[in-house]
Amino acid sequence: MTTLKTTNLKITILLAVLILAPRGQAQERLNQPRLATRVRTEFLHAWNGYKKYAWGHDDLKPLSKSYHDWYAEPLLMTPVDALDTMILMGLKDEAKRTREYIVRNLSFDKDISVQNFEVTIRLLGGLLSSYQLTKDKRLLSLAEDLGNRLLPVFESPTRMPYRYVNLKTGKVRGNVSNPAETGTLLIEFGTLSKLTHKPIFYDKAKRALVETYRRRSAIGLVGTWINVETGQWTDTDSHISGAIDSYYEYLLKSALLFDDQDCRRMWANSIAAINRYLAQPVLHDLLYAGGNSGTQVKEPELWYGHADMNTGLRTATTYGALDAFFPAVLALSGDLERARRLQKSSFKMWSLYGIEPEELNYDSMQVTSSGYPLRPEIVESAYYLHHYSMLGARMSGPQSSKQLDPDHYQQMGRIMFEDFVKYCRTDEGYAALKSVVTKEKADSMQSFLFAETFKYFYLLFASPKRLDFDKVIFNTEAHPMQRQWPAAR
Ligand code: DMJ
Repeated sequence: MTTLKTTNLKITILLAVLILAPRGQAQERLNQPRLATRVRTEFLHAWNGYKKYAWGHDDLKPLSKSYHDWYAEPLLMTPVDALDTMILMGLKDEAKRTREYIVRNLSFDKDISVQNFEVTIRLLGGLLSSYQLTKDKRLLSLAEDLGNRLLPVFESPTRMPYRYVNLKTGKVRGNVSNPAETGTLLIEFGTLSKLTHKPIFYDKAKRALVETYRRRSAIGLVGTWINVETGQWTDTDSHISGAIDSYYEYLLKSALLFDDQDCRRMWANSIAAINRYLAQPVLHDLLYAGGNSGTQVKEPELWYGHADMNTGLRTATTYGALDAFFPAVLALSGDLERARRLQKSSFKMWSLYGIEPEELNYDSMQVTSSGYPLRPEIVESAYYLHHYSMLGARMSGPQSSKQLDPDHYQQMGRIMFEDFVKYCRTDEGYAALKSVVTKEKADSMQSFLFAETFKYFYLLFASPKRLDFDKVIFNTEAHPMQRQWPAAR
């Protein structure tokens, strides 16, 4: 009887180890240069599909082999988002051709009403990072023209930006916004200021960030929707997911990129509230290890859920593909312990169906939103954690098991890349999934596939010489901004 019990226990532990360790870790040795080359080949596969069926437009529709434009006229979302990835991958000729196409064909003198946030992170960010990488002044001119056309968004009574602006007339609309859209602007507008020596861009974007922060609750949290004319919250749900996510990211990254002490303080206060009210340790697989004499309870999983911004009371136990950016931010802030634990949870979410769902209830482990639009966040976090593991950073805890293993995140990345190719590749591109459960594809290939997903996979496997992590800050669309400004004239 006792022997049977012991055997069952051993099997349970073994199964648990197999489930929780990156799949195939023991079997396959990593060949990083080969993996980096494979990522580059797949990038080109998707890029060639875009060129063949959607050239000159915003995005490829990979199933119907046609194109999608966000507005009545295209803004070259895919080429601008893809350019710095090509440069980093060493695709010199392709990058040169793409850059020439952009500078000859991209114009912002269009009578269209665009979403300030999306255009800022993809186009302004993409133009600025490619300018820093190439020194092609035409890219900076385009960025400055775009920045000027976006400025009217900040003319609200609270100075938090409206959501939309007409690029030709400056007419604004969309008075109910969210922290991600009001607070994810300073990296791009601030960099534009530093490169053009025009403080207006920095000042407007920083004011918008500060005004958002000022409206946090007494316990230090922000909600999901806010009226930029009245400053009143219209939805008090608080979380790190879409509509809030990159607001927190920019508090930390702006502090680091610009050495901005206000941002540093705002980040410090915010992360304390996030960790107090949104973080949730969860004991799922109560596993027992250890000898005959005692039992040892496994480390609880770490998740971040939803809570009301005023009371701090839990409103939902959901976490998703967008939330998976947070281990990267935690790692960048120096909190490697939480970063490691949260990445483990994200990978558990990925492993449920071999690719991550948009949203999951981490309490029941049921999928609550099943799509996968080719998101990068979990790969981004693997890249950051790999970087810090290579630096030999140690977790804060005393146990050696808590140290970051240099191979671990590349192994995780290899598995995710194989799953990604297996389920999302089409004959002439990559397709989003309608459902990670059925693996049915959707006719969409957003530009962040090129800006972020392929870039982070590539950087995870490529030689660190490709990009000096410590000299850049990535904007939320993975466009690296170099911490290097020309002296004022
Ligand atoms: C990107 O446009 C950005 O990373 C943004 O912050 C969130 N959504 C997508 C990628 O998932």
